[in-house]
Amino acid sequence: ITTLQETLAAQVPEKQAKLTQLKKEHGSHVIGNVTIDQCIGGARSVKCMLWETSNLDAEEGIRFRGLTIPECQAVLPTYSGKTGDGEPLLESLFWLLLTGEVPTKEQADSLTAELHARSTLPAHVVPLLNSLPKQMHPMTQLSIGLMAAQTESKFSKAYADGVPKKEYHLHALEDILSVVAQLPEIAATIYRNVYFDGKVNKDLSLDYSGNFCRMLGYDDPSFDELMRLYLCIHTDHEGGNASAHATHLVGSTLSDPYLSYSGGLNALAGPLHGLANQEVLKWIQELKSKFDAEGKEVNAESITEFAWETLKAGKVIPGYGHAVLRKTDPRYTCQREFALKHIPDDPLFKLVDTIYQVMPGILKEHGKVANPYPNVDSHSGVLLWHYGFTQYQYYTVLFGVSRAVGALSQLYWDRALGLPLERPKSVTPEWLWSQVQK
Ligand code: FAM
Repeated sequence: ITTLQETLAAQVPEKQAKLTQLKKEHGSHVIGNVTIDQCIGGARSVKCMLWETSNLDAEEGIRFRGLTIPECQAVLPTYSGKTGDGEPLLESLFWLLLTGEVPTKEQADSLTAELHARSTLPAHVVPLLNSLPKQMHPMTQLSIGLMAAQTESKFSKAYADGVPKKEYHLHALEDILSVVAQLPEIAATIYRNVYFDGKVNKDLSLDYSGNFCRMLGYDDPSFDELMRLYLCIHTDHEGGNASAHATHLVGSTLSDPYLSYSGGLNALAGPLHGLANQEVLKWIQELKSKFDAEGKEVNAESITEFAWETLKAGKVIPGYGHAVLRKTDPRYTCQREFALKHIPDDPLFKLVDTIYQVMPGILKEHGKVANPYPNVDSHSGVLLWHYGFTQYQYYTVLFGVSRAVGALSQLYWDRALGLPLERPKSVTPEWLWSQVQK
């Protein structure tokens, strides 16, 4: 079979040439302008970054190398080997994001083997994780664990050895594959330390997701399937989301993939970004305990009451809204389909469904939210909860394992295409006023 490295090596020269041609022939072509609103409002929709692994359409949602989530589910190799029979392997999507090509089952399996072969942690990492205070947030521990593994970076060693710029991507790929390979055991060690006995049991006879579930302490093929879906849909959401953007920016200084993705994880730990999946469960638990205490049934009207209380307190409804999307997130829809297929009678699934019935109307009435529909986070926790994974302070760590695949796939191409240091121009308030007081 054609290996991942061979597939990528065959693509790099032509893609480098195409980008050089675009720059040479059309570099000065204007593709947009920037308003004061965008300059002081978080650069919403300012086109100023190249990202090829995925693209996000406000109405349609995410496309991974041009494929929607249902299209990925129809063509990407699954654990059973029969496409369309169950959820795609994370390895299948990783291959697609890196190469733009749908892998064969053999190619996906070769990536499983490659990642397993790279999964051993440097000896000092687990002792360091074991020394961390249990009440330290799991996302903080994850970032520390990844940074600790940076001692093995091939990219930073190659740079120090003075390798030529045209080889950077070869060494970046080494680190990218090792970071993706090692995150599950770092993540599982944190989970087992904080909530159980600290023991982590690998099972390298399984795929990436199955092994990750065993290390977390779960041994249920249905949960393995959920983990495949979960890890796939959280990988990439084009380049502007904070975790992908941070990884891209830090990497542009030629910090290695370990340091770059630690930056991405620290962005993901924010409540407006990846931490929202934890906040959704917290919100639901607060809602349930309030109405249980009042002897009130949890239904459309009590959910509506609690939502208005949240809004009136000036807090956000976690799991709703999005900076780009203006429709229900297809990453919500595919989770809903998983629930309908595997856990249709789950009480929390029914509750999330009731929230979905009332929340868009409430947010439209509230009047200031650009997107009143659910995002990926409003569904992910209830699926995990069903399988006994109730430690919702940990949920963003799972998101963090997944997002590495998307952000680092693009980081490979950043280096292969020789993208330069990222350095947008900041302006002072005085300058802005000078522009409008003509
Ligand atoms: N509940 C209440 N208010 C909300 C809201 C929500 N779910 N979403 C947006 N708003 C507010 C927002 O705070 C802003 O109010 P102020 O002008 O008072 O600051 C106003 O509506 C306009 O904001 P927007 O343009 O609609 O959204 P932004 O593009 O500024 O922000 C989000 C996008 C995702 C940060 C925002 O929708 C939010 O805070 N959602 C709740 C947290 C969440 O679910 N985040 C996870 C997003 C997910 F995609 C991910 O990254 N994992």
